[in-house]
Amino acid sequence: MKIRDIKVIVASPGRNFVTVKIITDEGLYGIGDATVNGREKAVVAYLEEHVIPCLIGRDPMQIEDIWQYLYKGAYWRRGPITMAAISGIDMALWDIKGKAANMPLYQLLGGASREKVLIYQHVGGLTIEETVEGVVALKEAGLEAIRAQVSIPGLPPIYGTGKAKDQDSDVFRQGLPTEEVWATHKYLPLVPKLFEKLRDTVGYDVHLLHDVHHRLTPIEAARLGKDLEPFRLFWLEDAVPAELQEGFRLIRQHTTTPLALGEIFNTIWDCQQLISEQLIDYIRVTSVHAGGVTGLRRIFDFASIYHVRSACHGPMDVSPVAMGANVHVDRWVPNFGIQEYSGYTEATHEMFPHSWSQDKGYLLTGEAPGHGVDIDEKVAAKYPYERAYLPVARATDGTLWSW
Ligand code: CS2
Ligand code: MG
Repeated sequence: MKIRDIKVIVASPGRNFVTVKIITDEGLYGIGDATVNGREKAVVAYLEEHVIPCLIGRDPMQIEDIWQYLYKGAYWRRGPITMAAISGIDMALWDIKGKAANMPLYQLLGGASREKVLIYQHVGGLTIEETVEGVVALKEAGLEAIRAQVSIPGLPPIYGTGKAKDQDSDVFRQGLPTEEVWATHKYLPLVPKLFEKLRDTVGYDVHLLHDVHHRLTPIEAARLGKDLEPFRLFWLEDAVPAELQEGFRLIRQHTTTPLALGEIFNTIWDCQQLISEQLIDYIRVTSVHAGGVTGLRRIFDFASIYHVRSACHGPMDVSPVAMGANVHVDRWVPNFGIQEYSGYTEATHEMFPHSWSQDKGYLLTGEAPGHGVDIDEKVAAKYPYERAYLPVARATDGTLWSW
């Protein structure tokens, strides 16, 4: 079998998605996600100019060799654009292999370790009361794990709060990044109050999670983790930007609140120290950003030695294709933790017919060969690319902030 053609399809059925379609000379094809939210066209150029010409005529069964060729062979290793391009190609190749073998991807990986994949979904409120209401509603809908966020009183709503902004695509379609306001000293005492109220209301049966979006320093994160201990969070996510991996030692020394990290990581080298020193509990790498199925498998196997569990990033901007790849990896991976699932617009579901499905607080892989996700190119053509950015955060004095 040989790779005959590779197409890159860009469409925006709610969010911009970059989808790779690898077509073989035997008519089999595979699909991969290569989306980098807010920087989509950079991956398109990388693929079209520098990757695709090198792959035409190659054997699509040689997944590992193609992965190494694109990683080592480029000389310029790692980075979000390179790794998203590799991820898209890798996912599509695993899809082809699954179709050729007539097996779902989780079978190719070694078979199922579980029947269904635990997910968490998001609630964001302008006030503590609003967030509590949202959590109660999701719990009643059958969710077993819920992420809770709240706006800071007196400041405009921040990302992930208000009307669940990270699920409201209008915010991301304003042409240029919107600017949000941040105040750590107001946030730090607020979050424990939210979780106190949540535990009083929903008890301890449901898992509760919180995402800090990299906004704190290690000692502030240590304080927050300590204050949240009575409320037994499933995890505290992205407490601090993790370029300085050893910075997490400080947080770890002070709190038993479990820590999750890694949605922006691209390779094992971004988390090698975090994992081997057991500084985190959950590694959030996802198929589209960390080297596809091949990359995830390598990182999760390494993490398993150190009691670190998988927790693939799964917001709306990780396409249903990458979600398919994630769910198959989740079904297999022995050290599975949880899968994030933010849901998609109707148009996104229509554009990507998929065999995975949601059953209350779980995702099911389905039994279609490969990762079981396709792309309807006619639907894609109805939703052209629109430039869109994530917001930017500034402190109240104007200082640019991490988020
Ligand atoms: C978030 C994401 O899902 C999460 O945990 O951190 O909403 C993230 O901000 C976006 O995926 C960025 O593209
Ligand atoms: Mg996050």
